[in-house]
Amino acid sequence: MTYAYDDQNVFARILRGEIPNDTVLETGMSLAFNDIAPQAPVHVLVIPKGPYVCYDHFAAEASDAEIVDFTRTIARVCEMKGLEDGFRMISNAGEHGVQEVPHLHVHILGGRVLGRMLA
Ligand code: DGP
Repeated sequence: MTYAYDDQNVFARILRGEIPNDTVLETGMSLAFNDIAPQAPVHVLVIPKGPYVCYDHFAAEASDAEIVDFTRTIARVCEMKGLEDGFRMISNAGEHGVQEVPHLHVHILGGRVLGRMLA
């Protein structure tokens, strides 16, 4: 599978500093920031800084260091936000996943009991 990364997507522009964001946590390889339209009391997006379209692209082509940094950044955000009672992680991919922004992102949702949601 080949992946065409659009460097004009909104998260690429956030990473370049062209659009402001409400940063929660930044590491050398990842950025976590509040979603512009939160769907729960905590709604944070975590993205890798590298140009990856979606999860399968990242899993196939990212370095081990990027993957470790990304997964640990997600866990650190959950800890920082006090989500010890639980949370939900979602990563939409592609047309059927209804992915709006074509740069890999994980939504972290929490802060209340969430609705059942499988599809
Ligand atoms: P998805 O459907 O998974 O691709 O969700 C994209 C999310 O990105 C959606 O919850 C809204 C959020 N979003 C879109 N544009 C911006 C932006 O400019 N800033 C921030 N913080 N979030 C954005």
